[in-house]
Amino acid sequence: MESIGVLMMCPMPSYLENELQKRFNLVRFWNLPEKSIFLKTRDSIRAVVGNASTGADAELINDLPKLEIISSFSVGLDKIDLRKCKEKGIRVTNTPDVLTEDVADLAIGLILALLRRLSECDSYVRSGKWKYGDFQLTTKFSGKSVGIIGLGRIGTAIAKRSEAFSCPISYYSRTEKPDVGYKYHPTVVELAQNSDILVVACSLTDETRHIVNRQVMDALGANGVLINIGRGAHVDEQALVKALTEGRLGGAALDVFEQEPHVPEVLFRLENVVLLSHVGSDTVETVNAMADLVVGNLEAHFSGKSLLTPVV
Ligand code: 8YV
Repeated sequence: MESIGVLMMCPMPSYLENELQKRFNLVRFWNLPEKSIFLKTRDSIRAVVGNASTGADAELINDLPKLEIISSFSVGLDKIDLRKCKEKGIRVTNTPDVLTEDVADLAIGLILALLRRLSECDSYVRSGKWKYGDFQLTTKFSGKSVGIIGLGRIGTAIAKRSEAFSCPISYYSRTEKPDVGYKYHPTVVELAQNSDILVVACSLTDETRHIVNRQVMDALGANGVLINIGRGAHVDEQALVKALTEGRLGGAALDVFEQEPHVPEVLFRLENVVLLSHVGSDTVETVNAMADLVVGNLEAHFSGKSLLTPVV
């Protein structure tokens, strides 16, 4: 398979890069000095490896006449033009399941960090302030109502974890799920009205862009908090900044942002937010399992076997 050109779109963990390098003719897109060089290599490219930040848009797909497969180092596929792939018969794979636990764990971590003010308390101890008085009181998590937008693999894993904290759980999804013991709300506003903690766990599509808008934030209210481990574009970020600064929303813990890696600076000055750098699945164990899936899908495709995790 050494002669098969695989275009890697941006830097990714070295384990993945090395495993691809061992098997294929790896072309690093971000290292190509200019478009003319890219155009010279394009006839050799039969596969693209993208991730949650850099995928494959229609222009790139059209630029690669020999493209057969896009193997994404992510479960989310919002950066890939799936319609174009279907149209051109290009296969697409992602990395589901292996990252579910880590992302769900992080959602719980974000809830605890926000409500129990973990980072601030840590800074309080490090700065030596404890000697002069106790840290402020915080907010209890156990027993709070948790509303989940999107009850797929990750949403369900968050629900299971929240059950262990004795939280009543409800959810919104396009349709009610049969055989699920959680309360269904047919609109996100209704879900927010009935939740102390609203968690975004759906995939990003045209339908779910800005699914958390001003109306939803107002329904969640000054005592409610928003947790986002989905995509930045699920939340109207400008409306979020306004709701937080005007005290209409109780707080937010965010792993994702609309213009990553740019985060609205006004958020840096707020105490009722927790900000992470899109690290939902970033553990050594999970990143390696995701990488193995990316490579496994490419190997399966180029040896004529069934794809491990096909999407298109
Ligand atoms: C990853 C993600 O961190 O899988 C996704 O869709 O957003 C994250 O789990 C990301 O893929 C790494 O690029």
